[in-house]
Amino acid sequence: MSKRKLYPAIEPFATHRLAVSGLHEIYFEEIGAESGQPAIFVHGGPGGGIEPIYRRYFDPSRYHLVLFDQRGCGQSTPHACLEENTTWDLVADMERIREELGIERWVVFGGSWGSTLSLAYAQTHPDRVMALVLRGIFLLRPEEIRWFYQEGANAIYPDAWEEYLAPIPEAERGDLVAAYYRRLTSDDPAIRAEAARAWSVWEGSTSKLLPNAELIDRTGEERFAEAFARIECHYFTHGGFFDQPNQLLDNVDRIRQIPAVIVQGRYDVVCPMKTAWALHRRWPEAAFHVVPDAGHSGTEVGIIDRLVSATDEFAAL
Ligand code: STX
Repeated sequence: MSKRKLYPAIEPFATHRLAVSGLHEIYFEEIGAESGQPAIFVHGGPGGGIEPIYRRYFDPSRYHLVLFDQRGCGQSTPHACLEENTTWDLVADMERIREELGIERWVVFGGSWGSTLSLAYAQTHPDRVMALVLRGIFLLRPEEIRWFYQEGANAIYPDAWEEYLAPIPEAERGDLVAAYYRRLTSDDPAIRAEAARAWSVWEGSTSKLLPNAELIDRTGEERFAEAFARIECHYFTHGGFFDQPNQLLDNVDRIRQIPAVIVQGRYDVVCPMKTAWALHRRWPEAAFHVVPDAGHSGTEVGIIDRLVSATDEFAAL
């Protein structure tokens, strides 16, 4: 059977700005049919922001899709701001958006950090979630952070790793996330920018099964990197603001009754399949699809096929 493709490019029918605290204002947009199945797209990073291509995983004739830029990134302001910026602030923002639009329940769709935040949201507000579509599972446990930012993924990408190490002196390499956090929060804009670029390009260089120059260029852009690196490193330094490292796995019972699809690339180097497997073992009711020829990115051909099939299935719930 031929693989499912993304829906055609589309513009929002409405865009909004919402003050969610004394400090933060977030951007969100509505796509598709106002009377369609409500859904929310939860982007990655944290700090990655939304892209026009993210609108295209949903049939616009059947879905009322909402996309938002999480605090401090994309078109949300202040840019790259770390204050009042935690997982639980973002969960509350999703509720604010839902209430603002008068939506009762929605399909929640997220990849990578988007899967983390989708799970945190669903476990906090299970009654608001009609279905979950999760990709490239990331649970933000210490072993996952260690794998990608300290020791593990460097065995597969030793070349890109050299550039990730470059801004950090040898003496500080025993704890790279801490060394990066000092630089990403430095008062010196040049130090911040150099660290942000190296941190961000490391992820851009490792996210696709085959190297993708466009993604590497995008992750190296100053404005993107500033938010992506600072916000990621802030969340990882704080253990994702979870009470316990295994919180999202331990609380699966709260959401087991929700229809769900998990999609995972076999060769995901950013969020290795071990994590998706642990979630699958805890949650056997959720459909589990391993794409044999894909890495981390949501735009791998086989990943798109599974994700679009899932949203098509949930359009009729
Ligand atoms: N961060 C994983 C994540 O959410 C640890 C993510 N990985 N790559 C991305 O986001 C971009 C596609 C935004 C570069």
